[in-house]
Amino acid sequence: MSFPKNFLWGGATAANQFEGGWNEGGKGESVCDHITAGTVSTPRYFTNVISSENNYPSHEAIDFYHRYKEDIALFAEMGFKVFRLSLNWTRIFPKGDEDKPNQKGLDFYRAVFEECKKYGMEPLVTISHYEIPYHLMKQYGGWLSRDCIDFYLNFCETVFKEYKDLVTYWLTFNEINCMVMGVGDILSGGIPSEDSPLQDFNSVATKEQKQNRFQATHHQFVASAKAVVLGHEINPEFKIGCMVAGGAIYPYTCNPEDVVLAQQEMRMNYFCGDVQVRGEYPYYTKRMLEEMGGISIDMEDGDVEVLKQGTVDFYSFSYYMSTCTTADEEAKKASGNVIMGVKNPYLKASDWGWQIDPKGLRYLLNELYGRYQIPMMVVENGLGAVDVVEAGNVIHDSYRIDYLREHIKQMEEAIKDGVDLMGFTPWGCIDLVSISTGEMKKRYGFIYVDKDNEGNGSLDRWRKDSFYWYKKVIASNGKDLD
Ligand code: BGP
Repeated sequence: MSFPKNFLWGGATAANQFEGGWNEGGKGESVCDHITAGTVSTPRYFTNVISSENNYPSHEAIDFYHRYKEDIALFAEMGFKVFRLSLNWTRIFPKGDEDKPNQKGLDFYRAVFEECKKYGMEPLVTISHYEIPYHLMKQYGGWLSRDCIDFYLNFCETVFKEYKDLVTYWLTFNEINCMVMGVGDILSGGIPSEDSPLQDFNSVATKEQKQNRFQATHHQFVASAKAVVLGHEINPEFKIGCMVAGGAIYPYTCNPEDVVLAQQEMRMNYFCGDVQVRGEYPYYTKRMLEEMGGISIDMEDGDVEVLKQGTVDFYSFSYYMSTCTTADEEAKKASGNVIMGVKNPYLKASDWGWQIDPKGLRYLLNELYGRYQIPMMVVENGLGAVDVVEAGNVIHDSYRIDYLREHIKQMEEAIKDGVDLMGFTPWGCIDLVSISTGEMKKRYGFIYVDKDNEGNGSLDRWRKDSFYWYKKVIASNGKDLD
């Protein structure tokens, strides 16, 4: 048997993309409640004023807030051992800087976790998933301000104590490296902004933007490390992980220029992990920051020690695709750009331009495990695709099954290689709002949600073919993949 006996099979979600109930139960406004819907060709916008003219997908999302019992029952039917979800910070601290939490918010998550436990499902809780209180962004400057560290820790202390007997697995920040790469300026960093489109991965940043990103990320590193220490004090059984946006990056050719460039770009995988797993900035930091135009990170006395103390128990990451890189501008143009890189002639891409590469997952798992030697978990993976509903509300999503099957096979190979892999939670186990485009049309789920891009639909849930397939995969502990 390749998958270990207690392998954590499950699925993943995030509050702002599936919870809805944005102004119910005393919840405050999150930054993402100010972000409009877009499409693959129209960017999402951040607006300071919430206007009834715009469509803000987080407001209703797929309404897990009111339907959590039905949804968790469906996850249980598939046999989930673990369910990854995130907390809406503003449900518990509506503005973010209060001393006392909002009881109704605490009650909601308690009810959700108890529902999971009823079915023997472990919650895997992302404390902050692309979500920061709007007030903290406006009043303090988001994660650019050190004040956020204390607000975050107050939030952590509250939830660690409140749920210490219900939750064992925690992730401090979702895709912490996205802050450094730019998409996080508004989403994860809450770095103040006037009304503006969300940045894309390929945009060129100014020196000031880069400076802010690294500074804000440093504050998150310190916050994460302090949270790890605090969590272990509150319950030594807690397993607290980091979460990094993963991707394999290959040289486009065997030209050593491309090879060295790819090696450097792979640091997008390592930079944050190096700090959060090893407890210190990596050896290449000084030169890397110098070459970015002379960026410097302000640290306070004690930060170095805090990072050393608060190293994580496991490493988790998302994996959707691989990309290629080349130093040759002409080759770049000729090959055509895809997300974050150059088109790989050996791979096919999804309708959203994400290159599908199951072997890249085995490659990355080996690279990461070889570097860190701590348990690994793949907490996001999947195919964003358009689904067609046929008569009787059936959805034949064989393309999604193919995608997941091939990735599971490669995880199995990695386990055979010797990687200590704890679990797998494919993304958007129930259809939800896409973070990059704000659409419903880009679906990942085993469960179809009847809602379209304009917000029309019954919100009914229907089982796709992949639902029955994944149920078999879990029941056979990864043996039956047909
Ligand atoms: C990750 C995020 C998720 C999720 C996923 C898929 O980067 O952590 O929140 O949405 O990507 O991306 P998208 O929704 O843009 O297809």
